[in-house]
Amino acid sequence: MRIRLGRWVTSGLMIGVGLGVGLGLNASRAIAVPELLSGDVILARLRDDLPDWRVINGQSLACTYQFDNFVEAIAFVNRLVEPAEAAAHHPDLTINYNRVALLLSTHDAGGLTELDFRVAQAARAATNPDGQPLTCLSNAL
Ligand code: H2B
Repeated sequence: MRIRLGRWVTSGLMIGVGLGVGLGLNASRAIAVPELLSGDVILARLRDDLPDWRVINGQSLACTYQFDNFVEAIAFVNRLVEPAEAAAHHPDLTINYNRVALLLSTHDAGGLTELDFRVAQAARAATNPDGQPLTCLSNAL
């Protein structure tokens, strides 16, 4: 459909997009923010699925994995790309030579949600896709 507004000729789609932007609606806002998990659920999920991960300030999941060398650490980081993108949820990463520290929180919700556990579990699996997953270092953040 074409609409004539004075000198401007435009389409219904463009008006819709224009209105959406004007109202502050955009693609990122349209994605539903997952619910915050309760403390009890967080503890149960840690116990059952991620016993070596830590909760920081009740708001983030944290784990540091150590690999044999820098190349292995970077290969792990690269294996995180696909699951993080698929979940549209991304860990904060700190790389120190052969160690990779991960921190996960749902910023939009202000704490921990199912998404953090989903990506943390994917990260755990990605530490060793061919065998037993690694365990987080106990003496590192
Ligand atoms: N990653 C993490 N860890 N937390 C978020 O709240 C978050 C994210 N938000 N990745 C995502 C991107 C959001 O901004 C987009 C729109 O999905």
